[in-house]
Amino acid sequence: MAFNSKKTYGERIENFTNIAARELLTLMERKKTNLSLALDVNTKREFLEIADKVGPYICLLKTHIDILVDFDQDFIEQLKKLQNKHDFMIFEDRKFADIGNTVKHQYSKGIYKIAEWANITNAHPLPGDGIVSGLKEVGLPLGRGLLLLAEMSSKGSLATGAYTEAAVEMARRHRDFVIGFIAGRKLVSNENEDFIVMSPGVGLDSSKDGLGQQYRTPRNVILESNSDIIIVGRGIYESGKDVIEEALRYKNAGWNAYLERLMN
Ligand code: 5BU
Repeated sequence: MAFNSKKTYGERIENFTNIAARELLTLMERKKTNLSLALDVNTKREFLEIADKVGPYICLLKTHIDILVDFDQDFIEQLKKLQNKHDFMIFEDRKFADIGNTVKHQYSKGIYKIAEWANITNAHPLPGDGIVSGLKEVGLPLGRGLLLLAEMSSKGSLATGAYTEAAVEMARRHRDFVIGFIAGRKLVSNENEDFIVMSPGVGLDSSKDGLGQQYRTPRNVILESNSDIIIVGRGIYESGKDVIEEALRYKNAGWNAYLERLMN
């Protein structure tokens, strides 16, 4: 049997029971893209305009819902319309970090009601297993999936070594809900278990941003580090060039690196 990094996204569907994970891998295979857009803009208008342009090229739209200055329920309706139009999934990069009972409320209630519209969200393993159990109570019945932050892309991140290993152990204890990791590389190279790895800090034209972000290329992330999804933000929507052309450039770079990985 082949290692999971040598299998196609489609072949890996059977490795997951979680509905969001299965849907995501199916979608990636169908649209031939491992690109996630990190759309960190501050107005509904900008967000929806860019999402409409880039939607055809991505598998996953990553949001920071709390940075929108004019968030309202209409935004969620518009977002869902774009999701149906362009066939992508939604990942709210919420980075939950509290005790189980609190994150349960933060995930399902408040203004944003994240669990209602985000197929995937993420959490720091820092508080211990209770954070996953709390989120799972809300998310699993809705067919949602969770990523654990096992590593971060920023300079000086404390999520390394034993902490990263503990994140993997935590994921193993919650295989039904934890579908993978935010990390810079594949963390588990065992053919019998599979996790989806998503990597932020991806850029073709710069190596850092002046506030600690560190960029690597799609090729480095997908081919050399065996990650599964590249998360790209400013490289696409703040390059000063055409947003669609930039999205296509990253989509092709990510997919070609994946094809090369399969052939190696
Ligand atoms: P950028 O514009 O491509 O630098 O945006 C990166 C996005 O990924 C941004 O939304 C961050 O909040 C997010 N991110 C990250 O950059 N690094 C991490 O380790 C994690 C998330 Br977790």
